[in-house]
Amino acid sequence: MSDKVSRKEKFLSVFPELVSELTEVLNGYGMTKEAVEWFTNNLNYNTPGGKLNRGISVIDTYVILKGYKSVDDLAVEEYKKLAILGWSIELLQAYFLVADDMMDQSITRRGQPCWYKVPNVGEIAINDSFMLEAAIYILLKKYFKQETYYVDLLELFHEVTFQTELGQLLDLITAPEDHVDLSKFSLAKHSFIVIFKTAYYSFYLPVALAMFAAGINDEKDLKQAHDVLIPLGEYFQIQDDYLDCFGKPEDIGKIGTDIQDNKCSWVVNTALKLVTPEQRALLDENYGIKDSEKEAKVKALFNDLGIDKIYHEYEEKIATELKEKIANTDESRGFKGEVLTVFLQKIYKRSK
Ligand code: DMA
Ligand code: MG
Ligand code: MG
Ligand code: MG
Repeated sequence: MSDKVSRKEKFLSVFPELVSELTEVLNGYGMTKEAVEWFTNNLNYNTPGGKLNRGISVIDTYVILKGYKSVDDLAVEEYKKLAILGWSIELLQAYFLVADDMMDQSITRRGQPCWYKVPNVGEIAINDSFMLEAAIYILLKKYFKQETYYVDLLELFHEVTFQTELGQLLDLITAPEDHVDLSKFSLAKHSFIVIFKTAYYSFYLPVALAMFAAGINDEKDLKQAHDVLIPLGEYFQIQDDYLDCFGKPEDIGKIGTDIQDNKCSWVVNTALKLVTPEQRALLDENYGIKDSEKEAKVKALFNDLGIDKIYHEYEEKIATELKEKIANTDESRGFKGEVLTVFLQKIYKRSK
């Protein structure tokens, strides 16, 4: 069994305990058996099914900051607290995804029907998403109320949640399903959307949580982490956009939909900077329409424009810049550049 598999299994083994603890809260309010079962299903269906990279990286980061050799060096109670911070990010992600799939009218997520598509769920999924978010604060209160950094955790979750919602807002109003207007797109807007909808909660949040838990949380160190993790998160989403168009479905585990879905992706924005008036007309006519022949025409244009090559140049440039930034990390207060290197290594040249 690889180290990665065992780390994931160890993290997963905490989740059933959290489900019992959370459902006990409902029992305490005298909720009906049916309601308790509903909430249990909501938690189990929507929280643990993904890659769990965000949750597990809280623990990995803490291990590095504390100077431990491996996660096995953590005491049982210490591991559980870190795992709860990790699961809190996974609950935040579950909350966003349940709502996102309704807003995006998606059909499947993580190889199963989206929660709102499950028979008898429908729009109850709106309240279910709120309850996934509320679960975060029940767990934080139960396990962290005594800690000096409790308010820091609360403020961090609230701020990052709002930032993600700002990204979702801009994402939704920039790419309406029924009205294609490529003049609304730009690389600057793309950058704003992806930093807010992805980078804060996926990259900055796990590291900042581990920093508070490890007591290495000077403003200057949080800023050092932020200044690498936000561009790193942007790079991650640019990879996601690239793979949506150029990746192999067997690698990425999903069939790309960005062209047909009128997405303000890095690929189309890069193309828009290069097109001749004729090519622009082709894009205006074929982008954002649920028609695979039109999609194929757009893909052919992206190939003609050499988007693939520009992507690989971008990847080398950003990776070099990030490595330089990381090499200049000031470690005098106990923060470690290695935390950031591990994140960069996890995503550099990924194909899935
Ligand atoms: C999902 O963005 C964003 C959040 C904050 C969950 P998306 O709709 O672009 O992602 P997906 O393609 O996974 O639905
Ligand atoms: Mg979506
Ligand atoms: Mg979306
Ligand atoms: Mg995508």
